Amino acid sequence: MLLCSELQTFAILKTKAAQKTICCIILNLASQTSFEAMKITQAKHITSQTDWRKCPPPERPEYAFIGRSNVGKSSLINMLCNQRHLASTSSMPGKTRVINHFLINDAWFMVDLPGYGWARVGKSQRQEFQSMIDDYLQNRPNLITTFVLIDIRHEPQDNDVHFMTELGLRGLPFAMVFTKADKLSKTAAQLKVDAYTQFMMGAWAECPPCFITSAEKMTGKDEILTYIDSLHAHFKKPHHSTHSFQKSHNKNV
Ligand SMILES: Nc1nc2c(ncn2[C@@H]2O[C@H](COP(=O)(O)OP(=O)(O)OP(=O)(O)O)[C@@H](O)[C@H]2O)c(=O)[nH]1
Ligand SMILES: [Mg+2]
Repeated sequence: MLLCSELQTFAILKTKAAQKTICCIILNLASQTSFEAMKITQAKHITSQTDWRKCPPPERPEYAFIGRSNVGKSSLINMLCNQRHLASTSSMPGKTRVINHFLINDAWFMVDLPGYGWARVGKSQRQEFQSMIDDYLQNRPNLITTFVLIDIRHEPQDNDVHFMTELGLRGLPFAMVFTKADKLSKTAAQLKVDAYTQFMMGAWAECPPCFITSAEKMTGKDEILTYIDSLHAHFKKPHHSTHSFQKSHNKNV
């Protein structure tokens, strides 16, 4: 369920499987860089869970970061929060294996999710990760948007495309974040994003918001934070929460 409906515009996902399916795409506010970027003054780890029911009460707006293993989700969160070790990173894929909540400015959550597409895990563990992520995405009423991270160097990958299609079919807004832009020249990076956008337009009536980032060079920080700021101002607290999170687990929330 999404609570920021006034921010949604509707677009038709044009894929064969989803013909006539109306999907939500959030308004493209990515270019609104004239706003002064939000400052993160406080970021703290709150909880790490495998079950969405044990996540913090959904009383604050929440933004999730997802993508293939090793794409740079945890590094991006650290970069946005100006901290080196808030989220654990590794050069080996499969570092993040649970749903990690970080409370930002005592007001909203960033969520670091396990990656998908990690070849070395067995089938049953892959299915476990898959259900953990699916259930989380489906059941967080305070999830405003999901940032889908894509390595800027690669062509569109089946699992990313499939994941974004699933989000669209479920009516869950998302934005695309191209990572590791420092690995390419500025021109080459822009060409990659343009090509990806073209590719998306084959399936979507309009492209979701896109951000070009580098955790190494701190690229894209102001744009993403400004975008988040523009969205969570519209968050409405759910009347009733059905989560089973025990307040004693987390006195900070
Ligand atoms: N050059 C460069 N390397 C990056 C960037 N972001 C992340 N990395 C590197 O990519 C590797 C993976 O980064 P993580 O942040 O752990 O990736 P992740 O998506 O959280 O990975 P999992 O938790 O395993 O799914 C690390 O070696 C990072 O240093 C970036 O913007 N530029
Ligand atoms: Mg990670």
